[in-house]
Amino acid sequence: MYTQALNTSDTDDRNIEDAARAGQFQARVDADERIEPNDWMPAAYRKTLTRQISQHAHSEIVGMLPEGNWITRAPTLRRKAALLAKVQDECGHGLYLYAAAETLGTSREELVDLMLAGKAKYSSIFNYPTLTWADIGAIGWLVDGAAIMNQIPLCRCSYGPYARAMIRVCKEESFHQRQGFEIMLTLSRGSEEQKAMAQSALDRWWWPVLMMFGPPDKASQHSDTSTKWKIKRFSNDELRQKFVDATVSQAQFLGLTIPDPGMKQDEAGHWVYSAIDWNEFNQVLAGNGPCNRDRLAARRKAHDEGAWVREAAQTFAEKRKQRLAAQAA
Ligand code: BYC
Repeated sequence: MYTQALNTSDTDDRNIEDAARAGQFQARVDADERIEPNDWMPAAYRKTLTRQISQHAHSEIVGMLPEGNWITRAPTLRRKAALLAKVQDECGHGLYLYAAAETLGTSREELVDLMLAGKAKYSSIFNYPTLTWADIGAIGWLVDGAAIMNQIPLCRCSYGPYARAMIRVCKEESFHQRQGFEIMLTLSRGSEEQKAMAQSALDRWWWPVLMMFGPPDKASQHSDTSTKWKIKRFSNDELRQKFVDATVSQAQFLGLTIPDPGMKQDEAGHWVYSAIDWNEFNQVLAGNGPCNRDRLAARRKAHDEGAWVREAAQTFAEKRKQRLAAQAA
């Protein structure tokens, strides 16, 4: 035993040590313990969380664009104030999420640069245009509704900083969903023209919203490991089904028709929907959606125009540090 230990190389020792730590790590995850930034974690766990949390952050920031487009055109002061607050909330979510991602060791600057270079993804849904005021209602009702369905389980994600950030995010998303539903309710109880506008928004957003949950389970490359690590608690298809089941009765209440005439309930009460056009999803992910180029151009412009703010904040922080150090000396 002793001779065997002496005969192993440094690499073998590290592998044995890593295997032991990986076992302890998985046991902690299995016991529903939270993993914190300074805890040991497998490199692949760190990588997949950095990927998912940063993509989530990018989605919040890019997600400000389609709605921000309507702040100046909101129909009343009350609607304008609510929309302004919602868009500011999305910005806040992006900032908590970048902070959570940074605890894994990659700086916010590096993460943002990857998005601006088109190398990191953000949610497919934000590559669709907001053509009328009803689209703001549809985004709140459906996009935030889908986001909540996906994010409530993330409050129990194994990684502490991500799980904690999600609690506040979900509370705010819940308000966003209600403001969107209320816009849809007002329009669907309004004139024929307003009702038609609400229906058109539902027609255009329904299928892209179903794609938000990600590829079907059989094509989801990260699901197995993310489920084992309790980053994911439900599969893409399970969450998509939960969302459809919750949304059908809301559409019925609004008097609107989901653009899927073949939809019916199975014996267990689940709504069975038609096939999703995954070719469209893949095209959007490849950068060929209706607004991909506009969204990236808008983010790059905002980033360039904001450089002076980042420089000023950095200089101020350095001067403050020097002043505090001088006072302490
Ligand atoms: N869009 O193996 P899979 C919001 C990618 S913002 C683009 O199933 P995973 C809001 C996926 O990244 C809400 N890409 O992946 C903001 C992977 O590619 P990579 C945003 C997608 O990670 C403003 C590949 O496809 N929510 O609510 O196991 C206003 C294979 O997928 C999409 C989040 O980010 C997509 N829809 O599962 C209003 C939630 N779907 O990375 C509202 C956090 C998949 O290998 N994220 N891909 O290049 C997640 O829960 C998971 O990452 C997903 C995908 C369920 C999205």
